[in-house]
Amino acid sequence: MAIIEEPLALETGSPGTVDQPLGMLTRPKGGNGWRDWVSTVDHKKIGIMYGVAAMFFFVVGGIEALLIRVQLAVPDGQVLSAGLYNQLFTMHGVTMVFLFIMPLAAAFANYLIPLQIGARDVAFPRLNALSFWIWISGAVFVNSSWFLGGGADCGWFCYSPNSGVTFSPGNGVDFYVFGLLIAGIASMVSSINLIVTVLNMRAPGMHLFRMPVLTWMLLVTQFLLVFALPVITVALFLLMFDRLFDSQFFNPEAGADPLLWQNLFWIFGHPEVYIIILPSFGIISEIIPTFSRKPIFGYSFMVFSGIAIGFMGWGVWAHHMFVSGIGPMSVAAFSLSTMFIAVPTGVKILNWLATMWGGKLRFSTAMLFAVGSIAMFTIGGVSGVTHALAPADTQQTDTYYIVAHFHYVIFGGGVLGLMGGAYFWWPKIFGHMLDETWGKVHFWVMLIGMNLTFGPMHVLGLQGMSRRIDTYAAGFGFEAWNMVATIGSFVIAFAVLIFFVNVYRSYKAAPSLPAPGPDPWDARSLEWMVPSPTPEHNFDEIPVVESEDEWWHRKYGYDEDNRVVRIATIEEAAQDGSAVGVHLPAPSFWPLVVAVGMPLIAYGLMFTLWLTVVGGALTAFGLYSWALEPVDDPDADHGHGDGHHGDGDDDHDDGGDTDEPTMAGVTAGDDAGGE
Ligand code: HEM
Ligand SMILES: [Cu+2]
Repeated sequence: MAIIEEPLALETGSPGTVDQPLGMLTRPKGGNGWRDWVSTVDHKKIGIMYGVAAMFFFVVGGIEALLIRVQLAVPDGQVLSAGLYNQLFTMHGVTMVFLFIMPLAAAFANYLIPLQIGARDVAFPRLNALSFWIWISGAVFVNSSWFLGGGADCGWFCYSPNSGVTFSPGNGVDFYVFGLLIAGIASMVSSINLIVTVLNMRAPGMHLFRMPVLTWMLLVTQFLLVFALPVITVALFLLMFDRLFDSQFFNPEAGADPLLWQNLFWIFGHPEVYIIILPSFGIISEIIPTFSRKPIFGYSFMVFSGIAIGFMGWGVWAHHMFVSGIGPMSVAAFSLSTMFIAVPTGVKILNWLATMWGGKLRFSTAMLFAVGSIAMFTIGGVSGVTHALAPADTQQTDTYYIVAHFHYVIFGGGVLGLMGGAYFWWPKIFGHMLDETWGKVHFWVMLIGMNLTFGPMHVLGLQGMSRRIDTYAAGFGFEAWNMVATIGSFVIAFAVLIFFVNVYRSYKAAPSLPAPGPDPWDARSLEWMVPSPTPEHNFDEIPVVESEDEWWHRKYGYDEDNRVVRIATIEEAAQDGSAVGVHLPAPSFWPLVVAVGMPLIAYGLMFTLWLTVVGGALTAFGLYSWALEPVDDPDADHGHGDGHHGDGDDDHDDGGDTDEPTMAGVTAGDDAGGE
């Protein structure tokens, strides 16, 4: 934590003072040297790091998928052994869910939540850095299994007793267990941080029901994480005890019931699918109003249907177990509850369409991805409803019909939505636009690719092709559609390549193109009020919010005939004072040190306990040093009620539990009243 009065001599030699007339803010702009990134506690930098790492693992998970598809392109495939095939689909599932789509959503949450609620950072900046470093160390740990005996081969839901030492004697499953435990810690810490941020850090006037839908969906997602992660954590500990310490929690011979694992996994696993999709729903709810030039239709319905999904998502888990031997009463109950959950989801789809209805539609790349995501998600949703019919599911479960279903909802609904978000917020994050022409090519190639890949899987599944088989014999009629699916998967890969080329080309072309400015899309929420890329301190002064879509209402009003009229230019609308005495949390290396100790502890439990000792010592040393890291906040000794927080995490709530937040402008040592 630093009082920014005089330039700090950063040994990284990063650039001089910021090039913005910000009055007293003389601290050099956060540099871009590796030390700045490794020690950063800035939510924006942490968001960007989540994004880059998640896209890296998208490529890893994608390569695993392409290998699977090459093996299945023709009958009797010989490219992969059965053992390697099992490892590939398991690691593909684990990578895509825990190392790609969840962290990509975390990238948007970290970057956008403070901006959308009018805050300068999250509630606990160093804890936020810790979440990232723990997650990435868990991700590296899981993938190191490829070089240490082979990846987990038990499938992404790793059913017992197959995952026990009897049937999985190698280390693969241990990597799965410890890897998910480590990633779980990161998600838990991050979700608590973001929940406290949303509930405590909103700008004055940013009532809960003035928050953008994206922030709401991300808030629901964090609550789902806080309640779902402990369930899978318990299951993973039981499995770890069975594998390392000979307990018998899942061993039927010892009288245990392997269905315990299935219940625990899916009590986590089904809310997990909403943890994956709700951020994308939130992103779509920002893009569609902007490019329809209309406010979202049924704002409160949008918010409440998200909350309803958050609650109802806990009551459907056994629809994954219709054929596991649970009784007819359970099957009937979970069949009904699964059908019910289609209702709030349907509300969202209708509200998006109603927002577009009668709007002035602009089909930018972001809008194409948003609309594509709704269409593909709906296809996945409809096949989901067919699964809810238990008798039909008896035919469909464990076949390619299921693989088709969840790829339409996860890839179609999730990935396309997140891609739309990338194109929408790219200028805000990086200060330049992604090329729209390449963007539209990217969209169409990806849409065609995903339908060529996952569309035929519906047919293959209903023809009886099981999932998780490394090969199939000729003569079952699976040949043609498998070849189409394989070609499709390479079309998806080509679309991803087009995206990366667009990123590189747009970055290179940026200096010679006009800057996009703060609000290139004429959007509606607060992040579009600040310059692009977002300055390190976010807002010169914490905005006072007076309505939903605050930024839009600063630019537009209504004339006597209730027609929309422009009332201010971007410069006039963004005028909110100048940045004086803005305090930003100081960087720290300790979160990284604490994080690195964790995989060492796990390696030790698998290979040599010495590593556990070293890892434990490193984590303890990091935590200790972190706690003792000097906090030279001149306001630190202010008494209760000054309501400051930030590094040292000494936040005090001034006890005002209205939904009128008190902490918005406060980061590290700021006296709320002083602003
Ligand atoms: C990039 C294009 C993708 C392709 C071509 C692809 C292909 C496949 C295939 C063929 C399988 C079935 C393997 C089998 O049952 O033998 C599979 C399984 C799976 N995929 Fe994908 N997938 C892709 C993207 C994704 C994404 C983005 C996600 C999630 C975010 C995902 C999550 C999963 C999961 C969870 C499984 C189940 C693994 C298991 O059975 O344990 N996939 N994928
Ligand atoms: Cu489910």
